[in-house]
Amino acid sequence: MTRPTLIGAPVDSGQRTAGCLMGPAAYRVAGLAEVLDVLGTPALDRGDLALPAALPACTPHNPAVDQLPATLAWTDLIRTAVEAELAADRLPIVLGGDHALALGSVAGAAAHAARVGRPLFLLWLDAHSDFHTVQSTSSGNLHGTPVAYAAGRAGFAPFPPFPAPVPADHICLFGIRSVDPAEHRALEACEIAVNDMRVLDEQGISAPLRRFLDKVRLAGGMLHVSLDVDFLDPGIAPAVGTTVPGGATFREAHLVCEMIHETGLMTSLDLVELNPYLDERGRTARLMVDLVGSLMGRKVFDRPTRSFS
Ligand code: EXY
Ligand code: MN
Ligand code: MN
Ligand code: MN
Repeated sequence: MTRPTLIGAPVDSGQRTAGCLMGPAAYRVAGLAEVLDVLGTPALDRGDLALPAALPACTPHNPAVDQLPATLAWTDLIRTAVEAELAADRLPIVLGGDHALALGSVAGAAAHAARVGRPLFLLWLDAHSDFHTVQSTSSGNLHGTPVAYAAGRAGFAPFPPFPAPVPADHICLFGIRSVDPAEHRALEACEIAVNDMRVLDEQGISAPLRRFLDKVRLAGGMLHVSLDVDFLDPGIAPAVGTTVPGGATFREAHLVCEMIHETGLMTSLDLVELNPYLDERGRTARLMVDLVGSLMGRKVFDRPTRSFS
């Protein structure tokens, strides 16, 4: 089993709800390293990345701050960190921070995949398609753009061109239930698989996920998994600034993680959008840590007797 490496990325420049910068600490307090130890996959913890000059983040206190300077700096830092872990044949787990961190983490995975000559696939577990560009976003929140950047869409200046755009048929959106009109138009014009909640309601979790995972396996691909807290139903995961009703249940989320583990295909992982400031006694952080346990091999019957209430 490839050794996991924890990379703290306290990014909160991609949205305007204060609190995501506390995410990496919350995962550590919730016992992420211990869960990985017990599974026989002890993690290296790289600590938290830090911006060279403390650039102002966007919060309700300073909403007019331009998100680009800080997010550009984070993107470069995170891309380099993820590439280094993959080059050392380790499994980077990026602890967010908001989803703008994936502008860097997916770029790092794509650059490495291109270097080793393997195709990269992207599994996006999220209520949102995150398919805006810097030009198209109406909110200006860059956490709503990483899939578009990874797909190589134009309209991302001043970001550098994405190193090796992920082909549309290598991208699977899963759990979708909030898409802006501009994103919808752009998605309709490409082959990205949009498994929205209606698809999951009708077909269940396993059929659409199995189709995608089989495609990755047959291509000998690398799999980057980006898990947004808002993929989960807000009733079990309230600690996120962009809750959308009707998300994945506890078991649906664990089934996704168990199925991914069984393929052995996951080569990099993002845990994003946790806002501990909105949590209830750490229950969302503990649930996310529990899901990482399933991603890393804990069996359904091997349930610790702690509650998630
Ligand atoms: N589509 C909306 C926007 O662009 O502002 C909401 C984006 C939420 C993105 C979160 C990370 O998933
Ligand atoms: Mn997202
Ligand atoms: Mn989301
Ligand atoms: Mn292909």
